[in-house]
Amino acid sequence: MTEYESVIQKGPATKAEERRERAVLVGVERPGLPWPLESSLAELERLADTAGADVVATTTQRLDAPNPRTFVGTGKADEIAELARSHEADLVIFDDELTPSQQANLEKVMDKSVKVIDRTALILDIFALHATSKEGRLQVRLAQNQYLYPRLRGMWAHLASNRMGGGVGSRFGEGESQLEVDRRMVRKRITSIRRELERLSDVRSLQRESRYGSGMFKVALAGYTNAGKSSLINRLTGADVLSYDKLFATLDSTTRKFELPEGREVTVTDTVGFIQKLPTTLVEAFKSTLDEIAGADLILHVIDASSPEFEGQIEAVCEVLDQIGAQSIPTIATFNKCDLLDAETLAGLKRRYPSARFVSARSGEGIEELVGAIAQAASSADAKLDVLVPYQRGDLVSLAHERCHIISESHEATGTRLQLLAAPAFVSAFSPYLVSDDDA
Ligand SMILES: Nc1nc2c(ncn2[C@@H]2O[C@H](COP(=O)(O)OP(=O)(O)OP(=O)(O)O)[C@@H](O)[C@H]2O)c(=O)[nH]1
Ligand SMILES: [Mg+2]
Repeated sequence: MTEYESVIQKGPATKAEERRERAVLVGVERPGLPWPLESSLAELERLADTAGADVVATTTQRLDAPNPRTFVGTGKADEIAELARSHEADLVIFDDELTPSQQANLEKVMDKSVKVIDRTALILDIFALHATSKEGRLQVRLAQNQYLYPRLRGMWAHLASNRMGGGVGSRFGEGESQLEVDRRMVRKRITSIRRELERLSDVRSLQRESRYGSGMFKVALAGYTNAGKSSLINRLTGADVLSYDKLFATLDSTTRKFELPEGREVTVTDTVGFIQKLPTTLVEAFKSTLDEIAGADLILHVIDASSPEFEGQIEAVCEVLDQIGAQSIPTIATFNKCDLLDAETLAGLKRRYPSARFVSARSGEGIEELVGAIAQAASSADAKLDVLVPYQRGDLVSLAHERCHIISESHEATGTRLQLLAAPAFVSAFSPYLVSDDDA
């Protein structure tokens, strides 16, 4: 195993068991940021905590544009190094994505024992800690390797300088070819993980076909991390998805059947949460998981009504929904945790978002109305069909009886004439037998 491999493989998975690391957070205030710096840093602190690090100091800088070499100004970089030293920090975490060279340059400024990472690396770390399924783990490894690839030089120089006592000149020579070897290895690994994921994704879409081939209406829960998606699927379907007060508790999707009051069954899927500045590598790597959302008939966009940042969170979620091509899927804005709001705040929200639903997964308040809205959406997607099914296709007549709503039925010379309401998934099964207006 090369040292990079041990960095990847050892890194996050064991961190929680080790002594908690000490972290310095760095935030940069820039013009036109959609999110107040303070709350972005508060979120970064929660991310650090989830990953197993305690924040020992936080520092910020106001900048018009990031410095291409060190992201913050040169003087600020020295100040951060000093801050890390005086707090005996192991880790400096930037709230923004650093380029590989910024990261490498910053590491040079810090003491050798201090790692410099960014929000993306931190999120990848948490994903690695929380991934449990084979697919989830592979998706995380893919994202990690994609993140690592352009940074190999920086990491190698860092490791080499530790090993060889550092200094300019000691970092090249023999090692350069080692770097090439490592690059090739990471590239090969990326290819093989991709291939494996494609295979798993084929299996998954087959499963989905058979699950959804039954024509069930698909509801997906999407939303900011910690909004209460898992609590909501548990409340709706009696599932027992792990839910706790940490960011990214859920990585693997869970699908459950759920029977609407009228008797019709739908599926509900809980999946990974979103966050502002969600790394694009993760969106790409989690494509097949996110396809569960992109392939849904209805999205419940779960919003934490008690968060002071809920508006920014809504925006961040809509951005990711756009990215995965889910922007045109019918969506119900579902404000959760309403038990935490006072009556006045709740009334204000209801006025502002008249078409949203307001629930509490904890107390059950508003759930009945939400179910009603799901039922309405499910039936509004139905198509009205007029078909003449030949007698040898008795299976289709049974399907109509079991899964569709029949408006009228009569027996004609060549087959059964049915007028029915069918879910979109069934339309293609009946389409060869549609009666056109001319035939009627
Ligand atoms: N007060 C209150 N707390 C809630 C409610 N719903 C969820 N929570 C809490 O919010 C936290 C996050 O809930 P989860 O269901 O894990 O949230 P999630 O959206 O699945 O989060 P991730 O999987 O981490 O993205 C947990 O501590 C829940 O107990 C609610 O209606 N009211
Ligand atoms: Mg969850």
